[in-house]
Amino acid sequence: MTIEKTGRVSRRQLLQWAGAGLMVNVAGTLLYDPIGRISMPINEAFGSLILSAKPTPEFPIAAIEPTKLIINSFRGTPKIDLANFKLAITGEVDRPLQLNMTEIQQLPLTSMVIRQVCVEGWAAIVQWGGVRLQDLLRLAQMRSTAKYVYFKSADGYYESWDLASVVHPQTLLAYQMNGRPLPADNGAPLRLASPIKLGYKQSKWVIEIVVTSQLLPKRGYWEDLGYEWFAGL
Ligand SMILES: Nc1nc2c(c(=O)[nH]1)N[C@H]1C(S)=C(S)[C@@H](COP(=O)(O)O)O[C@H]1N2
Ligand SMILES: [Mo]
Repeated sequence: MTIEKTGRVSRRQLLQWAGAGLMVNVAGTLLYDPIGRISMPINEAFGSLILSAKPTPEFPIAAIEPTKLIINSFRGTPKIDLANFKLAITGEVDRPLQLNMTEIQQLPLTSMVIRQVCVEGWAAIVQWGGVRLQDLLRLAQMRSTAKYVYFKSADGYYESWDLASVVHPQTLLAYQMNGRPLPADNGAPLRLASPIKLGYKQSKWVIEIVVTSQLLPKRGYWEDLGYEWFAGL
């Protein structure tokens, strides 16, 4: 069963969602604002970061370059048990979450066509579809102490991002690529996709999102080998 943007949900669904920590009101309606965003109370720091975000221009569908995207994985493609997969959201949040793919796919879907740029000298225009990090952090009720977000991947890769870039409206956890389910080699079931960061910031096979108030000594797989941390485009 899918949930309409303003639709009623069954009691069973409601209990499942409540168990997952997702926010529904007493009538069993998901809390969306009139333009389809999740309307959860957010703190002032979070709100002003979202307001200050500048959108990056996107490309038309016809500009997608499927053959230019090169698979770049430092340690190959990890085996992930999709039936039992859960994304964890932990750290500086009031409602830590464990979400399965069904729950994630019930959140608003954003699609964008952007350029992915790898420091190794290639770029490709790709379409990504997925959920906004901003929405996931709303659901998890991110605290005002939050400053950085760590992304842990199933292959041992790790990344940290500044919070403003994470809550940017075009920063997604994608589960679709070029109009199809995301392939395993490109990070299924969930990978980061954003037009404002270099390729190595875009973690594939994300299994945990950790919100922190401090940058830890380990900042990212490539960063710890000397690459730039902010890595903005
Ligand atoms: N977990 C994980 N994420 C990763 C990598 C990796 O090795 N492991 N490589 C990064 C690099 S350097 C790039 S350019 C992009 C490549 O994404 P693609 O393989 O889908 O083209 O993934 C990034 N995300
Ligand atoms: Mo890369």
